[in-house]
Amino acid sequence: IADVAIVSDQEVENKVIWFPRHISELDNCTHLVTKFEPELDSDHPGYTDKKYRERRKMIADIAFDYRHGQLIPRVEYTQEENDTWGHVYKHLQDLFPTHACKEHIENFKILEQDCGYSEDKIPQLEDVSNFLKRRTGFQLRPVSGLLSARDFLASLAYRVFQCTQYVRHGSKPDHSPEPDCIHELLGHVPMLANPKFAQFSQEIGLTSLGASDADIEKFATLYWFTVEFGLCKEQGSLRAYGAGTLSSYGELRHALSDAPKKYPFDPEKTSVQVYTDEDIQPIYFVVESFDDMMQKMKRYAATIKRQFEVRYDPYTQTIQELGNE
Ligand code: HBI
Ligand code: FE
Repeated sequence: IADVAIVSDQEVENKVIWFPRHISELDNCTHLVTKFEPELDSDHPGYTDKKYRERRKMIADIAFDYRHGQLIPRVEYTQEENDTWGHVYKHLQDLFPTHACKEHIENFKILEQDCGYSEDKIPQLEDVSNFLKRRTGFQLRPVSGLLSARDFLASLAYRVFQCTQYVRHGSKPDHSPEPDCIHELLGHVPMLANPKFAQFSQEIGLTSLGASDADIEKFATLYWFTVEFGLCKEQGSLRAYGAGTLSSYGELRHALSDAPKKYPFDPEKTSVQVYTDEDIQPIYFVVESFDDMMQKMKRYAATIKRQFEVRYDPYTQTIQELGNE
């Protein structure tokens, strides 16, 4: 009670919220949200599995020690971890031709040809990061778990994708309440290899820089219903482009079935839609195309008040702030 500070509305209004100005400052964007950690969440399938929790700790330390510019240390995955990966990989592969969007299918093929993707073993983040750098300039950096939305979105502004390196618990291969490397590698990476999608991801990141907490929540919700669980139209029928959907064979079938509700993507409405991160989604939003999604997002972003504009300079990997006239 002793340390309560009284802050006037005016001060709140003018508060400048810190954000990274150079890609190396992403070393400071590491605030974790602990809600799904196996140590703390009694519903986590690894909660009572001591060996699993130790493994998670070991892999988490790689992320804690990581600094911008370093190589991502390789993890020697166990047979059990590779089996979990292989199980999900095989099931998803049966569904991709009829359920995934064409951009995902196309890049998945390239990942198999050029980046060592196969059902036998989990690819290494360093190799995948190098692959992405060549395709779209995106790169991976290891993260130990769920990050704050602000930090996660800020990294996208630099075309950096914060990527988990551990594997979900083997007892529940189809569903993981938290991100794991199966979700990142099978869901996100093929989409980040697409130039339009990469640009869309960076745009959300750029608009999030220095935004108010309330606006961050809206951007996080938009991210959720597009990058994580978005559906798109392809010649009149629905396909999945969201990574949450594309990395879970249960959810992928559910998403394109008649069971969930589907609404047209409309940032004004989508940004305030309540969602669940514990279970399969009851609601999805559908975009006409990536161009359409981008246009709507830009129009929406222009309505969000901020005291300044930002521009990314890819030569210096810095964000420049431009005053608002
Ligand atoms: N952190 N590691 C990680 N991976 C995500 O996909 C992720 C995150 N933090 C927040 C988040 N996603 C989304 O819920 C949005 O809030 C950005
Ligand atoms: Fe994700």
